[in-house]
Amino acid sequence: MSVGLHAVKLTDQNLSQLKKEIRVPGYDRAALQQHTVHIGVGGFHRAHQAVYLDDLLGREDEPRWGECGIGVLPSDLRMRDALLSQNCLYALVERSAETQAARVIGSIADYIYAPAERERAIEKMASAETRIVSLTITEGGYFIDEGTGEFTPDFAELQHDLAHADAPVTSLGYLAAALERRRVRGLAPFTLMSCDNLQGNGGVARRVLLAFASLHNPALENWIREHMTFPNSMVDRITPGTTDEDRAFVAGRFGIEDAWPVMTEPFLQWVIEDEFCSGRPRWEKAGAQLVPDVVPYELMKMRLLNGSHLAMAYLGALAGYTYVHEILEDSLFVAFIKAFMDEVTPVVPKIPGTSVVDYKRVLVERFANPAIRDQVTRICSEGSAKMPKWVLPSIADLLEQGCSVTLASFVVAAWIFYLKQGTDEGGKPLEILDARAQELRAVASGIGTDPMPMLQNASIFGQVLPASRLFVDKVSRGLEMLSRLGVEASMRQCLPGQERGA
Ligand code: CS2
Repeated sequence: MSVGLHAVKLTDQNLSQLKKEIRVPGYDRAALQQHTVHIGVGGFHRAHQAVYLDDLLGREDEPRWGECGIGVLPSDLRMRDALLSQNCLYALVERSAETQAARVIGSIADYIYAPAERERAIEKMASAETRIVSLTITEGGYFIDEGTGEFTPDFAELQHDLAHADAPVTSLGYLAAALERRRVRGLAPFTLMSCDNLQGNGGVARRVLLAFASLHNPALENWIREHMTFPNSMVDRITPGTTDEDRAFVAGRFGIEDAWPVMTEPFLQWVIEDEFCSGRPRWEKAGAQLVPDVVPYELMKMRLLNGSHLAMAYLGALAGYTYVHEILEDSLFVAFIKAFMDEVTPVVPKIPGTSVVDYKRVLVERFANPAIRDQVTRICSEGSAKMPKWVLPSIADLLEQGCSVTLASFVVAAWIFYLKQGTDEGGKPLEILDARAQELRAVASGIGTDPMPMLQNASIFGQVLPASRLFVDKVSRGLEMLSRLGVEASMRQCLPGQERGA
């Protein structure tokens, strides 16, 4: 793209050369204290938590609370290279149909790629400067069984970390090594704040860290139990993966040469439980909500937003759609998504001061945002981890209350059908990204209309749902319709008022 030729490489020194319309850090980055260490710096973290901090740092009366990123996975090497080549600055582009605004975020002061600098990573978290360690390590980073919610220490990486406490490879191993040093040195612990999309993320982080520590060193386990806090939080901002097209856009439109910019929507929300044992930034000044109980917010978000994403993703992929906003241009899908949200609403908690009707309306608008170009493959990815978090619990609760589960069960059928088919309705191969893809596709390929071989996978479906005759019948009927009628006609059959013989 020729316009990009004049783009300015993003560095501290070059900030003054950027176009005036681009907001840049107005604070002294050299004075930042790295009080937060964040494990798992990806697009989402850089569109969310790091932005709240950047907003706060922009206020003159705030202390200099900055952060250091840490990557523990081999795939994080790319992030290190990108960030360190540009003083950890990056461009954030907020996109909607009406506006495209770029700003430069400066709250990340440093980045450590742990596999190459293990000792430095552990010492960073063990240092007195670190007050909070936050996480976006995805569900896989917690080593929990999706069906039972229990910690599963038998993974080879965890066994490695138990045997080599000072040369860990997992986030849990790094956390335990750093906390043990703090304990021995007589330092206070840090707060561990999970920002992953897991229900009760703080509680999950606490459970797995305690379980891991108990295998490691009971004295550490007791110390953690007594002194550490694990706030729950609800995080929300739709952040697609960055593409080469996006890099070219940032260079062409904004004149910024950025190895890894972040493209996101204007909306953002963060609800946090105020449980911090070693202090925290005053995020509320940047718009975060600090509340005593996050659970209702989490349930509302996961069941409506993330659940709807799954409701549209597998059907949308089968129908041949590439981007989420394209799905939202299809009125049948819009009707389906709205009906899905209405179906799960009985198991969405009521939050004083929040209208669920407005929340659902805004969600449809957010999904329809044509500028963010959110990828259907991104939403479809890791279904085996997402389904048990965002759709199956709604079905279980709806069944318990004697409510309809027609659409949600059909979504499960669509996921199985997607795994079975491996191609869209036009015959184009689907890119199925799931840590368990091979195993699940092998099971799905043998499925006709009886879903039991799939549903009896307790690590995904647990015990309750496969025992529900109603649920199993609905999934079976969904599979039968999808293979006989195709996506569109099956969706029509599921819409309220259309159901026959179910
Ligand atoms: C998405 C989420 O991964 C997914 O399937 O539903 O990443 C979603 O975009 C975020 O949770 C929005 O906050």
